Amino acid sequence: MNKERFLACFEKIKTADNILFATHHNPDGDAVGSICAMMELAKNLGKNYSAFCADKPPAQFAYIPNQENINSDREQLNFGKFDLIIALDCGSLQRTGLAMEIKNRGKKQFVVEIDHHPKADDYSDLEIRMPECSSTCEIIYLFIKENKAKINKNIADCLLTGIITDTGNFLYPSTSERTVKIASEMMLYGAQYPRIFEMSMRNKSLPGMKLWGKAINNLKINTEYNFACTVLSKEDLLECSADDSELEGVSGFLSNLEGVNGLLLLREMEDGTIKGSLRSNKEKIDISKLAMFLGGGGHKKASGFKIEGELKRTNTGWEII
Ligand SMILES: [Mn+2]
Repeated sequence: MNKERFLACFEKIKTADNILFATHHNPDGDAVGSICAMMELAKNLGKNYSAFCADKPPAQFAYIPNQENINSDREQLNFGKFDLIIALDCGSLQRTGLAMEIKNRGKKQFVVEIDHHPKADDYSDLEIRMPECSSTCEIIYLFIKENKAKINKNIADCLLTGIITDTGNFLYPSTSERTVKIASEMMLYGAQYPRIFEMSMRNKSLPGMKLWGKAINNLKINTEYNFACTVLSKEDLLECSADDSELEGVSGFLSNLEGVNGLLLLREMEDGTIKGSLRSNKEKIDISKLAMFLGGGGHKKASGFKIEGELKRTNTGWEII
């Protein structure tokens, strides 16, 4: 089934006059890696294309080829001129940053979705969704191979970035034998693993590390469910003078705690909400069910939710009020 979709998507790219690639706001390594890999592919095929992300890629991804050509200004985009729109790693229509444009698209505007998040909504004309893949970059690799398109060093750097960052350097349960094989193949194409690791993962600042320390310090285990919980309050963020982006990867790291069934990290946000991240490394546990129960969603081993409220310390732990 995916084979047909891979072929259909490639055909669309080959016959399109003007392609728009889009990825989610606050782009992570997989978002930047996947959009830049597709830009490189379109460039090599001699296509007209643009790329859109509501936020500029963080400085740590400055080494990724083509990222300097990602447009983050919706006004400048002129959405009407594109006949093919490919959304990458977005998870939902909202996260494309182009929800209105895509919803109200013209008859001749075709939308493809390439994503490894579980389905949230139905907005594309062609959906390539593979939640079993570690990253959208892994799907793009399969897509390129199926269509016998050329992989060059630039594409290899992009795809390896997405794989390393979305698997926490091959630590998360989403890492499969295939993920590792693809990564090593990318090195054969010239991707520089140590450099990519250095730039994309080894980038914690001192305030960031202190904030991770707070998350470790607040860790408690609920013995009834053998479940680890921790919290980060607004004060914690303020005290460390760290910004939110420093927390990338913290729940994955905390889920390394030995023996527990899973982990919950609660973070108090500026807008009066609490963001929950859930992780599990246990084969039999589908943590996304808990996330869905709480109004969120995600992968079986990594999911999240958002609720209104504030955190209050009690004698036994924390309460959401
Ligand atoms: Mn991803």
